[in-house]
Amino acid sequence: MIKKNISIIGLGYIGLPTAAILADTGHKVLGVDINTDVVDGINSSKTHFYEPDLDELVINNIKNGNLRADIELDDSDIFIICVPTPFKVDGNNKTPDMSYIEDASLEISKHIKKGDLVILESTSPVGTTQKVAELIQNQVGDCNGMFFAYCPERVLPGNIISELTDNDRIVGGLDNASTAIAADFYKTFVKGCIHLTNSNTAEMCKLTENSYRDVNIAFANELSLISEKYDIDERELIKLANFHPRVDILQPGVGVGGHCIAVDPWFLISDSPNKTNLIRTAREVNIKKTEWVKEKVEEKIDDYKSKNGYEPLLACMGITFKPNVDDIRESPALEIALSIKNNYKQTLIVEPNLEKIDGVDLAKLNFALEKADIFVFLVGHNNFSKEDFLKKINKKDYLDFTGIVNFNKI
Ligand code: SAJ
Repeated sequence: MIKKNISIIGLGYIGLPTAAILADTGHKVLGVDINTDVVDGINSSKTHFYEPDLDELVINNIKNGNLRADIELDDSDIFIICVPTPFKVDGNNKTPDMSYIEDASLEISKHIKKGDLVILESTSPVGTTQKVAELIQNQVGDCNGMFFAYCPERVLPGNIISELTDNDRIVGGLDNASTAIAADFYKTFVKGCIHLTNSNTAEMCKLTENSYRDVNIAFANELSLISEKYDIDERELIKLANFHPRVDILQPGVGVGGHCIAVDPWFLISDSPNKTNLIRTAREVNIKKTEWVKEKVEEKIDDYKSKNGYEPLLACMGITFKPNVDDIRESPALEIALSIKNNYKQTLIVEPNLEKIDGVDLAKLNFALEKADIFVFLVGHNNFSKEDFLKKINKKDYLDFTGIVNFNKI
């Protein structure tokens, strides 16, 4: 393997694990981030978020000198852009904020030379790789002999380290030479297949994958609303339907969170507002599910009060965006818990995967188990499916929006 000097711009959930894996493969990696705390932390072998097996990779590769972090970019053979692409709210629409990608492109233009490869991994609207190349061309005058490709990350938080190497990858160059050079690079650390295409298709493919998941979850969420009317357990319904060899419905929940599925469909919607009815409706269904959950909790509190004659102590169980992670980005469970607590002071918030979170008082699991009258399961953490825990919960009053209690009933 030819070892390369690689710069990764953006040391977040994708950039840092990618930097650590590339360093571990033997490349010399510079991780660049605007946040000095993040940079200082990594240089002293400390990561700023939890991801299984990441700490060890960072510690080993800082120690052997293959990985270092800085706030300044340097000359490199390969530049990988892993910065965020959040959205800006614009009335009923959400449009992508491209400023981080633009800033990264301008920084790269100060260091790029002929023969270098620029890879965009950030989730982006179709056409962004082309724009990155144009931005750099405007700065350096001539991009001949420089290569540009889009290669979307597809890893699942909680499983990032293994998925970064095991998953298939899509590589889409701005031209055939870029595709070939980028594919050769990914072959140095990816065990999955590498599928070649052009940059527009690769960009659209990433948005398609996450929009598909959003639409599928919206279908499951819609089924859960219909099922309530007939007193049908929606999870049993979906399990039975999925026995059909050509049906594969995902699970309903309290809404869709995280920085991918709840965000990426908007990149397609904002670019083609008149052609994205299904994708927009799915987004709306998933957003409305969160509101529906809040209403159900309010009804439960009122019901409890009228039956028992006193105000119950409520425990919201789980506030991360999905089970078994410590990530609260775009978390519908957090939104629900805070909204309930705001309207109803007798509310505890329990999150076993977080020690603390700014502005929220977290209650310990055991304290809630002892004191609370009603448990509202918002996230299906593994902690909530342990036998001892379930035995206690089964004797209590609860609402389960996750299936973790109802499906593991003992
Ligand atoms: N969710 C449901 N029901 C389900 C599955 C998920 O309500 O059946 C909810 C989760 O609770 C969570 C949200 O959806 O709130 C998103 O979680 P997720 O596990 O579906 O996805 P992410 O955001 O962790 O990661 C997704 C993945 N994309 C796909 O599976 C198509 C991952 O592979 C991508 O790399 C990642 O987005 C990304 O970075 O784009």
